[in-house]
Amino acid sequence: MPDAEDVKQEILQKYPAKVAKKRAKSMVVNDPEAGQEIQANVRTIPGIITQRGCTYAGCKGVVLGPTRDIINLVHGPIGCSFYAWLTRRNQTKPPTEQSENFMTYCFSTDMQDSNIVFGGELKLKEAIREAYAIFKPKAIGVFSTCPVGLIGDDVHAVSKEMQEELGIKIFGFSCEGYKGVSQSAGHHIANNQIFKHLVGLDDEVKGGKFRINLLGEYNIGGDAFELERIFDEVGISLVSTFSGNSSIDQFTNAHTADLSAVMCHRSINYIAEMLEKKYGVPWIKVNFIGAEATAKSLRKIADYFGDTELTAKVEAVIAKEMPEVNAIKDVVKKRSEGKIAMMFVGGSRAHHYQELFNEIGMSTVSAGYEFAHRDDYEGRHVLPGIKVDADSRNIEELEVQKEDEKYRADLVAKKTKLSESGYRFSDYDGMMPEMKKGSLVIDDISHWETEKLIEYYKPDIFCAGIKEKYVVQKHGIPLKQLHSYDYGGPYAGFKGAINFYKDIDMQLNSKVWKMIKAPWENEPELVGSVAYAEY
Ligand code: CFM
Repeated sequence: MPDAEDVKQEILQKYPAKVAKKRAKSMVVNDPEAGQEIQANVRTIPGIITQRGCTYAGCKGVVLGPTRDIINLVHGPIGCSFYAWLTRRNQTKPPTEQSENFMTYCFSTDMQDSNIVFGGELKLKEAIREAYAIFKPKAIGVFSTCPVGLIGDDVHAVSKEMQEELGIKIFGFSCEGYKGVSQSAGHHIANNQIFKHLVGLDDEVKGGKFRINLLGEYNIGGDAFELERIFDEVGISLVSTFSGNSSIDQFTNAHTADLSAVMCHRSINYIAEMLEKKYGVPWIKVNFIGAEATAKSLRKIADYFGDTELTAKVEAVIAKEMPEVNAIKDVVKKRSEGKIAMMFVGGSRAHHYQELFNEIGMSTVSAGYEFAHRDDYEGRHVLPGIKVDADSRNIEELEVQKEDEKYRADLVAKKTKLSESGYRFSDYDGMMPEMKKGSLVIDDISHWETEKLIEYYKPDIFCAGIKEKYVVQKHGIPLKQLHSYDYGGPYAGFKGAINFYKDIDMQLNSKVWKMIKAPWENEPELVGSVAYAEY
């Protein structure tokens, strides 16, 4: 294994001095004991070939995308919609065939040059009226794209006016692509607007005895279906999911849950915090990626409720699921043990998926997020020390007050009691404390850095997205997409772990990687003969 410090220096050497100085702060040779700092959530250096997305992507695609019964209307040129149309593999299952499901549609105002010059608000109003006339939805979200922000169309005023005219929920998102340094800003904007316009509207307490919100689970490749199956079996009711396989009615009701369980901390911690501040609903960090992690998270939820029947059910389900998991794991492990992985993805999976690789005896020698913040790397304890720069100040910070009538004093008391006995609330340790000493952590990795890592480490598998996939595979190294799952999945929960072991086994051990060199690369001299006849 190469020395990570050497690799880092080699990578930096090629950069101009100013760039090298900046990139050096985003590349850390990990020491889990040392409490190191990493630079994250800052602007990408122009020209560096980042894998990040835009603020609009984080808002419209990531957080609102998986909700089936809201019309997500994009105010902007058609390209923004075309790119976002079904490119994220979040699935949904409407309760009946008649139930609303707008997810397969693509709604856009299709702005033209004249709308940019003379303003697009009229066109937006027409589009809202048209969408309403055709679909009669109960809610419409309006998403701003870059040109809308540049010309100053007021999507909020238009939404308000249209809400009055049509009598349904209509609200806007100032999620212009350039608004933040990455899609992360879009998560925050989406969280704010959902919280402002939907959460807390429906006070009816529904479901069974153990009622939770699952936050930061987006049903990629059917992950939510597997988790719903497990929760069903153990007898936990999902009041809401933000936002895999969700409906907006769930959001309006989320404040009635007894606990929020947070999967993807990066994209949804704002709602977790606001739910607690306004309504007293505590939150815990969970992870359902990996069979062991799933068992651990289920036990943590059961411990919160402290009910012997629930605990027994959780244990029974774990005992029922694990033999099959272990059987497949043992077979795969024989072929995967000791191999090395790298993962550069998003804002939570580069951490969570290390669990799954550990389970089959593989280790992650280098990893990083595209757009996470320091707390996702170093743990939430660094939050008070994070400098708020101009780019972050650009995003509204909602002022949330305690709502006395709906505030759950019982849950607050429960939290205090459990905390005293060592139960951890409102916390996330981040990726770095869980990675090995000497591993290389890189934020917002560039193309050049990716190629260098491959050259030095020659990993057995590289995990990233479609933008990297074929470049990496041309090096003869399999790439597993952790955004779309390469059209496989689910990978969450117990059944998901089995799917993942099998898919990784197939990729690692495919013979195709040995055939990647063309014959003339092995034997550069071509020998042939020519027949020649003279007439
Ligand atoms: Fe959270 Fe996500 Fe992710 Fe994310 Fe994403 Fe995604 Fe992701 Mo792609 S919300 S941070 S913005 S877990 S779309 S479902 S896979 S980059 S690691």
